Amino acid sequence: MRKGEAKWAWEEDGTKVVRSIARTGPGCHQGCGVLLYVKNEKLTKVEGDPEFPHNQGRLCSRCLALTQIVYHPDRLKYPMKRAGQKGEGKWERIPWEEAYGMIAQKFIEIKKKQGPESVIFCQGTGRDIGPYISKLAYSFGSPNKVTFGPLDGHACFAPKVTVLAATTGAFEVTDCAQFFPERYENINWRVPQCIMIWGNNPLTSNPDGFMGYWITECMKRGSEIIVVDPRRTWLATRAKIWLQIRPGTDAALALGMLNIIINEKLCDEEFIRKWTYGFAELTRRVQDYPLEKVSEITWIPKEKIIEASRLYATSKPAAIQWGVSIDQSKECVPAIHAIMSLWAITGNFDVPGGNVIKSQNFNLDDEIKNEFQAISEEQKEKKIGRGIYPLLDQWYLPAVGSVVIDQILTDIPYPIKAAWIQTTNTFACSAADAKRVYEAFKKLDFIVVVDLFMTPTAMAFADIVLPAATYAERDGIALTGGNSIFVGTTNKAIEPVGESKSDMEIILELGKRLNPQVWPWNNVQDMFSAVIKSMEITFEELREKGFAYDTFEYKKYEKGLLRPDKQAGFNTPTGKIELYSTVFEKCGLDPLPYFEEPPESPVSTPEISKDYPLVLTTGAKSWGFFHSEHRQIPILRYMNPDPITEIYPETAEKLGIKDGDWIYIETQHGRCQQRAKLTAGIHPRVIHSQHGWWFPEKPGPEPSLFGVWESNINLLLPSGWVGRSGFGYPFKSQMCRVYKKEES
Ligand SMILES: Nc1nc2c(c(=O)[nH]1)N[C@H]1C(S)=C(S)[C@@H](COP(=O)(O)OP(=O)(O)OC[C@H]3O[C@@H](n4cnc5c(=O)[nH]c(N)nc54)[C@H](O)[C@@H]3O)O[C@H]1N2
Ligand SMILES: Nc1nc2c(c(=O)[nH]1)N[C@H]1C(S)=C(S)[C@@H](COP(=O)(O)OP(=O)(O)OC[C@H]3O[C@@H](n4cnc5c(=O)[nH]c(N)nc54)[C@H](O)[C@@H]3O)O[C@H]1N2
Ligand SMILES: [Mo]
Repeated sequence: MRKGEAKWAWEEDGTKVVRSIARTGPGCHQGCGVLLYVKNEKLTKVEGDPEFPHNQGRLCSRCLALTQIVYHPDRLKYPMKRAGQKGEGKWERIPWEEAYGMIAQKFIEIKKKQGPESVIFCQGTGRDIGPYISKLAYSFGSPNKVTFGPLDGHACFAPKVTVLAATTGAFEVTDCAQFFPERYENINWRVPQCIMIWGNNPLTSNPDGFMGYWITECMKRGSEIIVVDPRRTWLATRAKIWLQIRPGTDAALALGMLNIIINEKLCDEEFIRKWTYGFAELTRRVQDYPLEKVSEITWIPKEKIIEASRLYATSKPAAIQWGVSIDQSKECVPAIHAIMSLWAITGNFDVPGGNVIKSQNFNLDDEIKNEFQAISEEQKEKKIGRGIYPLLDQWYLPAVGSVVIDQILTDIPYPIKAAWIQTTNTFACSAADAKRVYEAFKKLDFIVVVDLFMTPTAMAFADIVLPAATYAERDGIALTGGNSIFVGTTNKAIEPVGESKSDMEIILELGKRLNPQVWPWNNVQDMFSAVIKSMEITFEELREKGFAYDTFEYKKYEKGLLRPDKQAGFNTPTGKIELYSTVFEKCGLDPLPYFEEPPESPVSTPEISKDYPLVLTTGAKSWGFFHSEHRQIPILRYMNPDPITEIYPETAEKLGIKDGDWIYIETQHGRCQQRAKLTAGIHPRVIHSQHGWWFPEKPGPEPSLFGVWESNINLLLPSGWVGRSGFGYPFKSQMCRVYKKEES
């Protein structure tokens, strides 16, 4: 598939060049093609691979800074065990054998005494190690794999995946020609005439397999842009229409747009008749969301809502590219349902340049996924949070994150004793109510943390710390699971720093000690070959080949490609896209989309809003950092030296706050300090604060924990605001006040 004769490794003037596909660590979601330059066994430079279709030679700042990351003096280099009290920062270097031995002994002891479910296995955001962590958990017999940290309401990606699976039987993404190696030149692809960028900032975050440049490529080819964002992003300044929405009201906007499109008869009637279920019910429901009301709720002027609805509905094709902000509202399930309904009623479903169904032929994780099925029914029933949320029970494999914390603190229905933490910085980043999460994990008897650096999480909790390698130091399978669909290999360019090891190797070696039958491979390469065996290719062969693209067809519903019975239609109970969801109905949820005010807002809690008048949105991703990472990397920290809160200039002036002032941001639940950045690019009644801040340069031991309590915005967000489906948490909408630090 690779163009030209390019190999995966060659020499250039005494420099070795290794062609690879970037994954983690350091943190990132999906694979860009990279060229790694190695001189005298040292990584000297990283460049984007110009022959790789995904990123076409481009790279983001974090890969370009890879040499600073790999050779950072603070990298964890050896396995260590705690030598003093927890959090004291005293460590003793130990050999790998001893580390594995201690972990296996402790886990097996707990398994015998309390049961395997008393060990939880935590992963952060999506990374290629994810499926192996699942296998480690499930093959040990614990049903408790915890994703995203825990992250309250699984409020990243998982709500979308679940709602789309339940209502459309598949997973849909914006079509930016990512399914074709020839990209924009593919003859079947069409450039979207209009793209709505909704609660997403793809240029900085390029989430889920999207390298952000696709959006500018589409714009160069004529796509008109509508941006829905309380902040004036780069894209908002280039948009035909910018809808400066009140945070947390996206469902209302979507319902208002549905109202206009349906009432003005701008729908694709044939598509609706043939392929959707419940249009009449949806039509009745959207009458509850007339323009006037929606404008009042969302703070968006009426004319703009009309203009955007008409532009989206009359552009053919049109796509909606959405972001995590949609998942990060409490009632995100109906918001997702409403936005999906927009694609459906306009017929922009699985057509070139619309929202298309990702093909699923590359089922590489079988070897790993089946593991949950392998554990006994009795063990499955012990999954944390089982029985509380019917939708989650049926559609979502991992344990329920918010309930995990409750259960650790209460021991009900059974105690949690130990945690395996690999690729998450829990209370420094992912979880709301950071103090509570900290207290919960402090309660555990035994914690292992696998990371690249000493983090607040490792410092506070770990009994054993294991050093992970970066992607430059290891082999791997690079499967982009999110949006674009190809498989290739991550190729080791240099020897791991110190005694660090790849995450997969660590898991394989520990797995062998916990349950040798399910970890039969002698090395990770054999394990990778097993993982891709359905492709009838070995790891080494795939590495030679470069990469392979999955086949892709449009309008799969017409061709019987979506249902197990091979009939035309969608893989849902009704065989159609469910505008009225029979699955939600069965789970006791509203079968139609609706809007509910955030738990704290100027409307739902006017009394609170008197003292806390500003709407706080948090965690818009920044150019240099991946969540809580990279704060110790000089070039990346230089781009964003301090935690930033964006405030509208007049709002700040009234509060006596000047650009660069240290301020407190405070909600009813807690406060932290960040630096004010005055910008007209934010709504006067909204502020935005960065998330994931800690300071690697500050003292590590308790109580400082690298200054993690100073600027951590998740101290301000309470637990318990999970949506009624179990999905969703209002990370993007709370009520707050700000004041200058001196005045405190
Ligand atoms: N207030 C607020 N909070 C948020 C958000 C928000 O918008 N607002 N966003 C949320 C979202 S969307 C998410 S997904 C979560 C993310 O939450 P996390 O996934 O916990 O975030 P990270 O900071 O990426 O934590 C990753 C940790 O793993 C380490 N790491 C990175 N790569 C590797 C690797 O390959 N191997 C190993 N072993 N370790 C690695 C890093 O050094 C870091 O310490 O945060 C959430 N938190
Ligand atoms: N550089 C970098 N890239 C990343 C990450 C990272 O940490 N750094 N994290 C990765 C992860 S895990 C994720 S989930 C993705 C997320 O990436 P995105 O989906 O882009 O999410 P955010 O950057 O959190 O927010 C996107 C935009 O939503 C706006 N917004 C805030 N509140 C609201 C609201 O209530 N409604 C609407 N409509 N918009 C709102 C913000 O102002 C922001 O511009 O990025 C991934 N990529
Ligand atoms: Mo995320």
